[in-house]
Amino acid sequence: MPADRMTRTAKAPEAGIVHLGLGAFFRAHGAVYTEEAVARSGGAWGIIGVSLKSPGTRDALAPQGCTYTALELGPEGAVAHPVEILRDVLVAPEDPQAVLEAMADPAIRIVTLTITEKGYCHDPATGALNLDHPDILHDLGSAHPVSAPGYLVRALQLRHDRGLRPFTVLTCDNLPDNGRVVRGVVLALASRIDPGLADWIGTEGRFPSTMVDRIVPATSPEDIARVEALTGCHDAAPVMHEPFRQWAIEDDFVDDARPDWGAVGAELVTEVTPYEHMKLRMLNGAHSALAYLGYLAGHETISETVADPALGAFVRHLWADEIAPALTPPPGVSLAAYAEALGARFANPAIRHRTWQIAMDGSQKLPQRILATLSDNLVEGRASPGLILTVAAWMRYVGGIDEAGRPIDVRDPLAERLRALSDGAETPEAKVAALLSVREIFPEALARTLKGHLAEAYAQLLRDGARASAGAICTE
Ligand code: CS2
Repeated sequence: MPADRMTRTAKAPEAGIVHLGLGAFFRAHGAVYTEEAVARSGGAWGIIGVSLKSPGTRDALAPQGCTYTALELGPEGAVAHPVEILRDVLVAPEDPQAVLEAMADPAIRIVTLTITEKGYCHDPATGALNLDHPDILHDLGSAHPVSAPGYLVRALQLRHDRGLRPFTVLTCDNLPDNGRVVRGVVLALASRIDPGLADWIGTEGRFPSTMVDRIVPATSPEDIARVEALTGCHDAAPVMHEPFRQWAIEDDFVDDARPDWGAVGAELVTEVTPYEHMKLRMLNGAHSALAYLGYLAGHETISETVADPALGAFVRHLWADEIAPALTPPPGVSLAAYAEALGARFANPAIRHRTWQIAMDGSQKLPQRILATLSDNLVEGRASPGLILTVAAWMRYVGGIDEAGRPIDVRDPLAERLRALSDGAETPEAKVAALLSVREIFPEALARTLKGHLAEAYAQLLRDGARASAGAICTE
């Protein structure tokens, strides 16, 4: 007999938040914090989710009353939590006006975002809005936007014209100074639409920075079957996550309106930067390094990759000798203990986080995850063989052929261009030089300094493979 479909047991509170980019991460992180904060302290903080591109999440969630299961996967077993804080899911391309009206509703006080790095339509190397981006070109000429910055600006315009207060824009993406980045792209776009609007947003709007952390791999069909076996209900869109979670939020909201996230473990702080840098460089930096090297070495998941002695030792070397020395930790935090905890989180075999998934969008991720540390190390005269090998592994990866000669399904907004640059060059030196010329990723001075070392690392990868090249760094 087929299992019953998951259904709502409680009414969600009235909406106070619109969330743009309703992926698994937000449903396993911000939504769970918000649900717990409302249960603890009350407040009309129900969430309206918006998918900016496709209807899949809405189609899965709507028949089950927008509820879903969050499955916590610890090394010792799984625990299922029903999540009922979502009130509705809108699909932006189907009805942009409905999304704008939801965002302009006076009851909405916060718009949260998980739109991934590329969703900001910025230049990853500088953080500035890319005015040649096709979505931005579209949004400049239309009141019905397609980009997230476009939705933010047009909705704030409606609020301004109606004499309402702005909402707080709360970005939850893995970008350094993410609040400053989103404020920058919103103001840049608004000033081209209406300078008066940009002034109002600049003065009255708030864009707190955040550091978000929880490992949430993409949900697979096996996960759906597992949740059904565990709960006895069919959930078409459950989310899988590790037990750990962290959220550091700059406490700067329009009219101080926000859920009581602090009551359920979020850290409301005045300065997020040390948290962001630590997390982006230690966790995400190591993730990207393991993703490219692990994928090339034939490993499917992060836990498999760190269980490989060569790559496990490699990542511990990266943390201790190349990344931590360039960081100033948040108050009271030991980077050695943080690295140790990351090692245990990455090793959790219950989390099947694919190297291929993390390898996506490398052009948008490398600057803040890897190149920022590399630049700091160069200034301080500290060697970075592991970070250089990581960049070389990314170059090898975007070349599109793995170590066994099989094609790689490279997902990246610059994939075609990167592939053409790689294919257009013959030798390791020429391939490295061609890829280093992509200014959206590599500033010119850094490219010049790295060229020789990268060519050597690339040649070594070709000759010895990812596993042996990573292993050689730890035994040097
Ligand atoms: C990962 C992140 O996919 C990726 O690039 O590095 O999603 C990572 O799992 C989260 O940031 C953890 O908080």
